[in-house]
Order: sequence, then C-alpha cells, then structure tokens
Amino acid sequence: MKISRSAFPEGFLFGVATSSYQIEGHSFGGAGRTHWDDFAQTPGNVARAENGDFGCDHFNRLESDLDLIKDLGVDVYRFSTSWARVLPEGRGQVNHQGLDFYERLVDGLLERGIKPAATLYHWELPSPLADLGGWRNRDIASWFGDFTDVLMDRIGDRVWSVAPINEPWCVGWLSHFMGHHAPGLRDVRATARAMHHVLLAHGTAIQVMRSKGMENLGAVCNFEWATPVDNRPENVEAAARYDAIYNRFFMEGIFKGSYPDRVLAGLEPHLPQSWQDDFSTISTPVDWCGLNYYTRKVVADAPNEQWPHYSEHVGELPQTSMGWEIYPEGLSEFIKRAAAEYTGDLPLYVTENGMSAPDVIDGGVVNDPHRTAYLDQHLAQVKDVIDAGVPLKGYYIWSLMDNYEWALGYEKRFGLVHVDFDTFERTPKESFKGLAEALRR
Ligand code: IFM
Repeated sequence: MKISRSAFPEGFLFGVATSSYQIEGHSFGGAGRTHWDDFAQTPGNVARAENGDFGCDHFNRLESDLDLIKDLGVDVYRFSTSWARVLPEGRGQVNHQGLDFYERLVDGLLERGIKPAATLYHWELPSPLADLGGWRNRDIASWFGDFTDVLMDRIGDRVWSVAPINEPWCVGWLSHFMGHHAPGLRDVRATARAMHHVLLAHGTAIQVMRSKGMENLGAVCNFEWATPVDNRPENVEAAARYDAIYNRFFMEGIFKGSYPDRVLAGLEPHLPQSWQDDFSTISTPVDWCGLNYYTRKVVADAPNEQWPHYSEHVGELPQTSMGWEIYPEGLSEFIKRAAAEYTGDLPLYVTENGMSAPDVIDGGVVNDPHRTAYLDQHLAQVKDVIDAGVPLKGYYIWSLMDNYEWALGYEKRFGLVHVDFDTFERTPKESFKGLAEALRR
C-alpha cells in the first residue's frame, strides 16, 4: 500500500468490520429464525437461494478469526450482534449460548488488545417480530430497547463503542420500498413507518444504554453520492431528491430532530400520527457518527414515474464486481458535509469502506491489487479531510473476510481474507498482507 500508519495522526484508529448473519453461521448455537431466513427461502429473492445457515462458520472458528484480526494489526474490530441469537423469539426467553458467544468475542478482542466496536442490529430481525409487522410496528422500538438491555447487561461494561443500528437506509428504504432486502416489501406506507421506527428504535437503545451509564455511543448511516446525469435543472433536482432520501433523512432526524422537505413530500401522508413528537427520543445525543461509503449513483428525473420520480443511470467510472462505480471523492465530500451540516465537533469514523471482486486462489495466493488500490485511493481522501481539520478519528474496512453478501449470496467477495465456502479455509489476500505492513510502518 502507498499509505502508511505514520501518515495519520497519533491515535487515529484503523479497523475491520463484519456482521453477525453474514459470517457467524446462523444454524449454530441456538439462534432463532430471522426474516432473512424467510426471505432467502422464498424463490427469486437471493442468488442461488443461499442463506446464512453456515456463513463463514465464524461461530465455530471464533478464536482463530480473532487471531487473524490481531495479525492484521488493526486497532478496532467492528462486529454486530444478532438479536435472534440472544433472544430467539425476539422477546422473552434468553439463549445463554448466544450471550456466552458475544462475551467470548468481546473478551477475546480485549485479550488481544483490540477495541470491540459493537453494532446491535445488522438486519436479521427475529421472525416472530416480523410476524407482528417488524419495522412497521411502533412497538419495535421498545422490543429493541429490551434486547439492548439484555445484551448490555452482559457485555456493556467491556465494549469500547456501540451503535444501535447499521445503515438505517437499508432497513427502511432498501427493504420496504425497493424490496431488495428482507422483508422484501415494495410499499410506500411500510417504508415511511420503517424509516421512522428505525430511528425511534435507535434513540430508544441510546437511552437504555445511557441509563446504564454507558459512553461512546454512536449512529452509523450509509451514504451514496448522487450525481445528476447532466446539468439540466430537473436532473439536478432529481439528484437532490435521491440525496435527501438516502443521505439526509436519517442524519437530519438524529442530529437536527426534523426530516427533509424533499422526503416529506412523498412520505409525510404515510408517517404515523404525531411523528414529530418522537424527535425527543430520536435525537437523543450521541458521542460519535459513523459513515459507511462505497460508491455514487448517476440520477435523472423520471417525471412519468411515481414519487420519487427519479431513475438511476450507468456512469462512466470503473466499477467493482457489485457494479458500483469507484468514486473516492464522495467519501471526503460526505465526511466534510457531516461535520459542516450535522455533527459539528463530534468525532467521525468511516465505519465501512471496501470493494468486492471475483478474487481467486492461485497457488495458495490471492492477488488483489484492485483492492489495495481502492483502499489507497479512499485513504488518500481520508487523509485530506483530516489535514483540513475535520474531526475524523478512524477508518474501518469492509470486510475482514469474504462473506454472505445478502441477496447476492456468497459470490461477491469483499474480504481482506479469502474464504473457501466449502471448507471454510481462510487465506489472507495480498491486500491483507499489504495493509498489515502499512499499519506497522
Ligand atoms: O455487506 C454489506 C454490509 O452488510 C453493509 N454495508 C455494505 C456492505 C457491502 O454491500
């Protein structure tokens, strides 16, 4: 890698990220059924009908995976906890094997000198709660608060940081409007409710953790730069609409206690009654903000379509195997915008950034110069914003290892470590070795 640790300020944190359903193996250890299991079992939803039953077998390989993180030399491991592993029915009966697992994970990190950064929810909603309407049901905020309470009773004294929800846009819009993720709905009313309730659940969980005296609590949102297809005013406005839904709704809710007018234009009739009253919970103060960033979208006006009247177009930049354009400048734009418009002096972290590629093992080696270049390009942007005085305090790579890429199954490889999904053998890629060396420099 071109970049080395010494180019960053003292104390700047490097990390790697994963999530529970994508790696653990959900068929192990008494975890309950989730709406992702149901979604994946429905024909046409997931490539090759793959699910998270085995993931990367991380549940059974915890110690050696923690050794890999240690070998990489990062400071932070961002993992998530599965609600259904802790509370198989979503409420009530606790699965002690689940709590034991997360306790071993946290203790194993601390023993290795790595900071445990927990995310409480990364998309595997227990099926019994989905049966009750899932994110459409306002009660989900208190169910989530109860789950937070149970889990933090066990590990809250040892985690370094906690964010309640990963990527509220995916929970709300991608899953209830676009139908690409579980529960696979395409329904504007469900979307409005899910987008609001996910923020209510976020704020409720923050309050639960504060009541336990916990600190270093944050929010993690995802961002996609919206570029108008050309400079015509209607296309510029379409890109602004895309931007408001994707990049501003959740940030504005959490950090300003309001929603953007461009989003209310479509969603307000479908929001629950007295939704404004919930901002006192939603915007409960947090200690930091995390940004997940991968790509941009080229957007055009689509006046003959229903709200939000836009369409996505193929851009001219190089793409990853997800079909995502590589646009590193978007990362620095979003970091600067977060600080200038939403978070002020709060510490910011890049909580996910990385690329997928069709990486193969050849003679025991996985050569992935594309990933090293992607990381270098994005780290150069990170360095620029730090030099400009923005309080960015860390950068975490998605992902430690190849894993279950949701509706796209196991084919999209984002890892620094290659996983053979037949044998679960791990092979650190060349990017892993390059990063380890850069972090030692
Ligand atoms: O794999 C996902 C992750 O679950 C959330 N952020 C984006 C990643 C790549 O799509």
